[in-house]
Amino acid sequence: MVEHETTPLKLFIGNYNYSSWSLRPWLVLRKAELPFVEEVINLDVPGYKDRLLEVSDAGTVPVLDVRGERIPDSLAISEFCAKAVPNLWPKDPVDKAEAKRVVTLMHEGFPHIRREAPMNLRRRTETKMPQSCLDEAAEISDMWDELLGRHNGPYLFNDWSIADAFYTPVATRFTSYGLPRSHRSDTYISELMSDPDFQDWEMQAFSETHILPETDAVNR
Ligand SMILES: N[C@@H](CCC(=O)N[C@@H](CS)C(=O)NCC(=O)O)C(=O)O
Repeated sequence: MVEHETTPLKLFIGNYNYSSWSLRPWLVLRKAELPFVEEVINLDVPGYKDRLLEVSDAGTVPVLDVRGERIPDSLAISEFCAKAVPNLWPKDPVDKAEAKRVVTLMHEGFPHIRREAPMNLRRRTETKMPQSCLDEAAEISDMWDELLGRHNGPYLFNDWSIADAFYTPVATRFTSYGLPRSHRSDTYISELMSDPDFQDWEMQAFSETHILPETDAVNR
């Protein structure tokens, strides 16, 4: 038996409503069926940065505790899960390389959609979004279309993979900010939003009372 099966993993996360980076590895751990406990660190409250730095030198969430060792970063945690459990990346090596490419695109890119349409699960607005944000949304919708068409969806590489975990928080932004998308991308968004694990996370977000006024005010 792998040792971490006897010692539960612990995932430190930010607010359910706002922490898109936390949602990604949380979904991966759920799909991997690795038992884990979670601890929420509310962001932007007095002393929160000290608490983040106590948990890891990265000073950010998510962080995974593995028997006292800390793994910061959503992608590093996802890779840890993929080493422990098969099938979190596509099996076909070319598809796997492509999945890693689109995950890296999300992990490092799309600055406008991240800044101008931050994840905010409780939010529904019809405000006109900045053109830079609309341009990135169109780029993402085109990319989803191409992958869903080529792999014959429902997920980007047909079976659920880490790529879908990385784009779930993006799908929530299309819903929150009414970002334009193709019919096929809309179907993909509905698939991700009706995922039972995502819905468990969303329920926690809806019952959370802590708010981040600055995030709520973006493009109000
Ligand atoms: N590249 C990191 C980014 C993590 C990140 O920026 N997390 C945000 C919360 S979603 C955070 O901890 N921010 C700390 C702060 O606001 O000071 C990852 O993929 O995990």
